[in-house]
Amino acid sequence: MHRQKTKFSHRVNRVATALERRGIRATYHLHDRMLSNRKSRRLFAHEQPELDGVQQRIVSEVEAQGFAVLPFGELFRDAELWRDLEAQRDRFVEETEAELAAGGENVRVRQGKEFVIRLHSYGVDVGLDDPWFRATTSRRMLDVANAYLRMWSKLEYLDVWYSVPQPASAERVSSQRWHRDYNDKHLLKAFLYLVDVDEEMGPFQYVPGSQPGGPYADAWAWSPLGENYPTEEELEEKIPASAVHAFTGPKATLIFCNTAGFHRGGFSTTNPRVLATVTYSSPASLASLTERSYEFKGAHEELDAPTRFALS
Ligand SMILES: O=C(O)CCC(=O)C(=O)O
Repeated sequence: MHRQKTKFSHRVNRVATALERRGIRATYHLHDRMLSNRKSRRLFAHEQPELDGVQQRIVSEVEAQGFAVLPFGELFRDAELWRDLEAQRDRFVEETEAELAAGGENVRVRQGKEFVIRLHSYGVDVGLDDPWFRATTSRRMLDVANAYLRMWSKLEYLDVWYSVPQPASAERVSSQRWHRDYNDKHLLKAFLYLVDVDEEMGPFQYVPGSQPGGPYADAWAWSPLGENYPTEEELEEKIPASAVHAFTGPKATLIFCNTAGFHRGGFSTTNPRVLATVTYSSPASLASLTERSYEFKGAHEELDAPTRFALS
């Protein structure tokens, strides 16, 4: 009897989960085609940003190959901002290493991804005193995101990560494995290296052309709640190793990437990799698949319209 009941409740749970997943997919498509993204596209079409040459190049490279890479100083001619970012990095690294030396109980990590220690994680208040928030909400970056996505985007997530070195014999887990991000297909992430990153430090890796619209888009194609983690062997069978791009580079390397394409990284076996990251997505993502990681604690009414939109 008990066994039957258990079987029955398992089946109910399975059906409920399947229905819930179907509802989430339907909500995403509805928001993408009809509701929030449509409005966002209209807002963008009404007030298109004027991009300079550097911004235009980023947008056209991400469109063509799924990524663009450049020194931070090419996009931001602002030495003070870079100094503030380095000071933020130094404080974070010092606090993290002190915590780790004390046993590591109080570091901010997410379950299943304990190798990434986060400055913020979720549910934090951030303001313009945070230099990475300042950079990511500036029109230098936001206009790139909006022009690539061809709509007013949402700034969904930002953080600074400290990737803890792993034994070389460890298995790759979570985002160390090839995957497409679940967040959205209208997606632009940026990664800013805050230390030099070589081959052993878990550089970000990407399959150019695997972004929606690219030549590898159909390999485990992106779909809301889709199959986005093939095994490493399966992926390597379909996509030759020579097609993979590994982003080694000095500190201040800035990578823009549509991570609805295949990517992985953070498997350092030597020194900690420290980077800042941000995610811009479409409103449909926040309506169905994701949640914003932070709350803007400043005055919304003092922001211009696209920035207010991105933060709310
Ligand atoms: O840490 C990395 O290089 C990969 C990050 C990643 O997979 C992601 O942000 O989706």
